[in-house]
Amino acid sequence: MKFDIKKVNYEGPKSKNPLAFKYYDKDEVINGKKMSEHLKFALSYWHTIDAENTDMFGGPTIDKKFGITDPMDLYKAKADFAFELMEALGIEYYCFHDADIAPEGKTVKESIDNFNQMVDYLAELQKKYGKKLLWDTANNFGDKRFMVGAATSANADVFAIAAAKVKACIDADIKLGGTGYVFWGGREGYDTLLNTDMGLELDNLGRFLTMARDYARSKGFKGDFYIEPKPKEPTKHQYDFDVATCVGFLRKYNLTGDFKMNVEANHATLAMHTFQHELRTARVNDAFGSIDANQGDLLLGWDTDQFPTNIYDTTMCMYEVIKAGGFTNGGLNFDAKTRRASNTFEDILYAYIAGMDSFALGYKLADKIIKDGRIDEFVEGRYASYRSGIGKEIVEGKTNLEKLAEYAVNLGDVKVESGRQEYLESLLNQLMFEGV
Ligand code: XUL
Ligand code: CO
Repeated sequence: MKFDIKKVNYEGPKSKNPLAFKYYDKDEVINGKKMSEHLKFALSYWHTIDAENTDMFGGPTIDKKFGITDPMDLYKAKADFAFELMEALGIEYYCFHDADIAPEGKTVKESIDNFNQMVDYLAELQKKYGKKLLWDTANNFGDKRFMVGAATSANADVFAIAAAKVKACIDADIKLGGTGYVFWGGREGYDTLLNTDMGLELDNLGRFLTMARDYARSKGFKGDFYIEPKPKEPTKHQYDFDVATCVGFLRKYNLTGDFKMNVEANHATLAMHTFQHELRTARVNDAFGSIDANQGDLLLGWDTDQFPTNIYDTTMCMYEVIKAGGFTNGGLNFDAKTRRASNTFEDILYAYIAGMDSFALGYKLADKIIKDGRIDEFVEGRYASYRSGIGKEIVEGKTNLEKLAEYAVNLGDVKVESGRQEYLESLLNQLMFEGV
């Protein structure tokens, strides 16, 4: 099916054309790389191609069925729409769940057959448009079979069905040349401990991820596996609570290295962390991988999946990405949807333009902050006492508690330097808004 979506071009910050990029010029080269390579934007299939703006209180406000009733034809048209949209927006990557790209069958086998047919169709479109798969994942949470989890279900048959779906997605990932595979917890968690064997559920999750990793590696998959932390929703407690919890889990089950983090901004805020905190925690634990780019609404406190427009957040996010050495297999997937009242196809374009421009600004501002150097220098200077004398001995493991005690009792008055938070915050503003 043809949609004839008009190309969205870069026109610069002075443009009054609402359907143009103001800050994102994909071919602009900074630090030896194009902006499109620094940012590696991806379209999320579930929100953009499937979701019809429903919420807990109401049905669709937009129709994405294009008047087609045959299920396979519908999903082919959806795929055509996805690739035309990526082309119009200049987005190179996409991400999907198995259930996003193909109609559900009556049996597990029928669903996987439909899925495989659509994977072949996506392979054709990837070739035609020159697009790539960032990651895929199994929807092991929507169907009623998964009502108490998948890998952490109390029912072993459900564990097996979840495994079959993950296997099909890994096969598809390899076929489509994807560079990542995501495990978002879905319903891997609990609503009450009264009915839950937490120890067994966590061990089973460890077993499940190990089997998936071993299978994918045996088939030659070279990409990264990602855990996508989220503290709650749909369950009251998700096992993949936040990055720190996931890192501990990966260490316990010997999965570090193969598994990294897919950090989602709104999941960070649900965990009462900042987006930057989650990215920093991933980075300092060598687990930075990919990003689900969106933002929440702190007054609502649930997973609103809004397109990201907060420039402080995109800036500090890109600061962490640059410090982590940039994306390798990962990228910026817009796990975001238009608001319920933004109910036209044009709104989808505005939403992506808003998100992509916000990250282009974020990259440029983060690059400026790093090149200016004053913030990094301040932090370095703050820890100078660890680079000589007793501090150096602590860092190099050349002292012990007794020696430190001896040293401490002979100290006079100790002056701790100011943390200069307000100075740094105003410096950040100056760097961000200089020239206004
Ligand atoms: C749910 C969520 C998922 C994952 C993929 O909150 O973020 O869409 O990104 O399963
Ligand atoms: Co997500």
